[in-house]
Amino acid sequence: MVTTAIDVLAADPEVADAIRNEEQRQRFGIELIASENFVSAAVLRAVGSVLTNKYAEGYPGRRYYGGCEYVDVAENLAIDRAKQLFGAEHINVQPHSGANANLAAYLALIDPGDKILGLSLAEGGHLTHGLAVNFSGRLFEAHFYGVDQETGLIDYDVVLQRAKEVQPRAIIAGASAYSRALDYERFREITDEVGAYLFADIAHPAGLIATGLIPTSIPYAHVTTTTTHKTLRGPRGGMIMTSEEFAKPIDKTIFPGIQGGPLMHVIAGKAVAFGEALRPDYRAYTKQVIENAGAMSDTFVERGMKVISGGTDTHLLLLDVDTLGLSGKQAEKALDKVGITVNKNTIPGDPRPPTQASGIRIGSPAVTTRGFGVDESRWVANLIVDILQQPEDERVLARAHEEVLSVSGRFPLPGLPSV
Ligand code: DSN
Repeated sequence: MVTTAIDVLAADPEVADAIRNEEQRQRFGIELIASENFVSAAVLRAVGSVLTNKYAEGYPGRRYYGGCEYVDVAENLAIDRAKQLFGAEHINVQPHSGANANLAAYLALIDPGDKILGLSLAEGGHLTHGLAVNFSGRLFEAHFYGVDQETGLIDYDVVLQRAKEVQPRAIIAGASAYSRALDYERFREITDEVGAYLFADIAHPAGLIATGLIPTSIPYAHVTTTTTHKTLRGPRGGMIMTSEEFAKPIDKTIFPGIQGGPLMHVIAGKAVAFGEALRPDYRAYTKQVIENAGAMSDTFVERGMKVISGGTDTHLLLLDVDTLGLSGKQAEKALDKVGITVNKNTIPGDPRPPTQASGIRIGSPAVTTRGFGVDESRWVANLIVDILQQPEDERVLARAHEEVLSVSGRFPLPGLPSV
């Protein structure tokens, strides 16, 4: 049985308090951060297990420490299950994070100083796709493509044009705030045309790709990286998938290249989550994730709001709040007051800096795990519009908070005993 913070940490009331308060925040709020999810009791148990005590530098059967026979079992299970999910020839489950997975992918296939071409952070990309202050922008000469300012969509002809201008060594196909499925086949045609590697970062939609609901990168990308904790609903961590051709350089770059001892408790949690994702109920879950994001998007459009690109194919949407005279920061704060958690996000051509932004990013993975369907998704989207139309009206906020408490009470958090 999974115990609560209070049971486990009676000896450390300060840390127990922090955990208990976060537990309450999760229980009684509506979590709409697109990159978050709620793991099962089994994943929580694996991550909180004695496997955290074990050093296991190396790979299964080839470790630098004794006593690795049981952690080898856990790592092999994670690898085998991930292969079943994604159909990749070679998988490394050791990256501590998505950022580490991306660092290893770059260092394994290209050299410092090489040019990379990724989606700009301001238009939906990620820190590790070339941001100047990130390792990716410091180690490599970073160039960017954007989205069409009118449609909010990636224009693949423009990506090709940018690739021809820049002549990058690698193109990154991936995003953290783009609501549409990516065309990896087209990306591969572009990389082939300019002689570049294709790196796919599927951290956000990995779960939807695993169940075949949106197209996969695996046959097209030279390397695919992901996190394991977003739509995939596992513990926080990263993973790299590639063909046999790049297996050795990838493995050597993770260890000993950029990491030492793998987090075996997290790898066990990955194995458990991948086992869950192979079950039919997980496919039903991912289908519902997409339906719920679509229902929220439709509701916003019906209420006269602007959804970037007009909708979503995935688990997230980007909502323009400038149309209500608000910054993303103000919108995030107003929603926070009633227990609805989102993050401010820049929108294409955003005149505001990222610290203010003109949009909010909204995702359905976490609420869908709690059991939300289309009705609840429409309810929360309507509530968001009500709040953002009158963010200073204390009566509106008080009523909204009551509704949030009542609905969150009906949808218990998985992984925890009920209160
Ligand atoms: N920070 C994550 C997100 O929220 O999308 C990506 O790593």
